[in-house]
Amino acid sequence: MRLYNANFSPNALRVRAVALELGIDLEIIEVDIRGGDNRSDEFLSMNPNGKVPVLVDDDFVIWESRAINSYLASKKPERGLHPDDPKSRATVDQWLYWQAIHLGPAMQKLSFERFLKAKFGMGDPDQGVVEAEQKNVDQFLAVLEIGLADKDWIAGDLSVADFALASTFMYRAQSDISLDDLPNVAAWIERLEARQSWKDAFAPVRKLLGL
Ligand SMILES: N[C@@H](CCC(=O)N[C@@H](CS)C(=O)NCC(=O)O)C(=O)O
Repeated sequence: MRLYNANFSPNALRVRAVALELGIDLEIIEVDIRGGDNRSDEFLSMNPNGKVPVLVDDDFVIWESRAINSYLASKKPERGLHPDDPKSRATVDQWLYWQAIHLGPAMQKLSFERFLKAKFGMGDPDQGVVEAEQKNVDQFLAVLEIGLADKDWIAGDLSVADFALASTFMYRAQSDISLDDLPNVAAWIERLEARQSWKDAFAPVRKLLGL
């Protein structure tokens, strides 16, 4: 299987991490987003959105990182990362959708303003956006803190939801997002980041960030 990837992307990070967790080998193809590789006819024929990640499995092409991860998880159902039991699966999906629609975009906007904008030479942070998104992030992280009470993993057992949520935190240090008042979130992310799959998936990000 081939993964069209960008190392700065939280959406690609969660796919690399799940593949590594499952022991699925991916051929990684780095897409130069700033250079416009994602706008080539060849790339747009795979994903008309012009976005990474994209997974190609023989003649099957799939985009949207959470859908890719559910597909990967279905290759190894015995690992239970996207469980078959209806209630467990609904709980995993609940957090996947919540991450995609609520937490993820707020964290991404804050990271963009506070960190990525300067890194890519795109100007100063917009303080109005920073203030609004910090408010959203605080509200969403309070929900995650409650969700993780007395649990090692967000849906009980380790699942694709943990990887989806965790990738949202990839620039937290650079974006000044503190977990000091969120002990459940802090312990959970530490647990996830201690996994070998995560460390290996994150290695190219560390290089990118000069860590
Ligand atoms: N909802 C998509 C988001 C994909 C996405 O936004 N990818 C970004 C990188 S993080 C991208 O490829 N951006 C290039 C562009 O929009 O030109 C997913 O989860 O896969």
